[in-house]
Amino acid sequence: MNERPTRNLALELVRVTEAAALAAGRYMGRGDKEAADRAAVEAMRLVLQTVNMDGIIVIGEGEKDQAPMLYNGERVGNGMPPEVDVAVDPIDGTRPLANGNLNSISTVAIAPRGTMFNPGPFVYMNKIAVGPEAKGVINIEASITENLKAIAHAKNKSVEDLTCVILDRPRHAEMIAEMRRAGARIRLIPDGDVAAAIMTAWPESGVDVLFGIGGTPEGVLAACALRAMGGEIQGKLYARNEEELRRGREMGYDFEKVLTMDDLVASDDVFFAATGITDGELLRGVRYTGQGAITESLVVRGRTGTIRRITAIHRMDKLRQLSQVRY
Ligand code: VTB
Repeated sequence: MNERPTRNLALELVRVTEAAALAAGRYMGRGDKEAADRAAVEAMRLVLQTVNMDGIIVIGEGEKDQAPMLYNGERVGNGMPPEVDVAVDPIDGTRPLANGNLNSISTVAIAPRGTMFNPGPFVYMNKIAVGPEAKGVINIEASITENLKAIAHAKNKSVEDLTCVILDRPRHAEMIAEMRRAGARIRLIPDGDVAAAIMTAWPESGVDVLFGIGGTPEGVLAACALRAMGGEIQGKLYARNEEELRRGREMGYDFEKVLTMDDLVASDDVFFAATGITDGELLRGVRYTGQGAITESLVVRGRTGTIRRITAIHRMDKLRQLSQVRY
């Protein structure tokens, strides 16, 4: 089918993550998570209004802290078509940003209305994510060892050659022990499993698979990125206690169900953008130059699969005159 070229909304979305990163980057190492988050959210919201879309936030700041902005259900964009679901994480890695550590990014994704998984109040999800070469061979219901063997086979490697990424949390002790028994290499990360999931689809990253329990909203964002990049993620909601399990059942959530790529984001027509806030393996963080700042971003469009890396040089003197965003 030959279509006329259509618009790439991700090229508009990157301005949103750049603005959030420029605002949040000022808070690196300053020990104030809340102030950093507020700055990122405000900047993101202002620029989101300019994007040509009729958006509803499905993954927002909402549930955890009852945020006044970018809450679940909020309408964003300028109201023009297309009608889309929107997922935002103004800062993935607020803690590393506040502590002056690596790998905090700003991200946003959109997909056609009704295609994104709505996690409701259920904040944790067990995940397995891989890049394009291992798409179709993973199974979250199989053991870690079985998954590692399947991924190694698909990538024409041995299990010893594989690098797994997992959040450094006590809840993962058993999973980490199994990875060690299987002989795989392990990268323990303090935070930031959206960037880690994307790294599985990034050839130079040296990361083969992400395992473990992380945020559900982060899982949906990672699904958008991986869908666009040709990788795969599977998830299963994770209840922290009986009470959460009971509440979930009442609300119609199934904690046994495997959430496939199609459950998490049911369309290839997805757009994803991310900008580095602090330095990371995927993206460099914001560098302030005196006159302005330099950002590095990733822009992905699912329909075509094009992945762009965009370096932008921002002129603060001009932006401050033109924009309400407090850079
Ligand atoms: C992850 C990580 C986030 O939350 O999803 C994690 O990507 C999971 O929750 O950066 P816990 O920190 O409670 O383990 C973050 O660390 C922060 O939202």
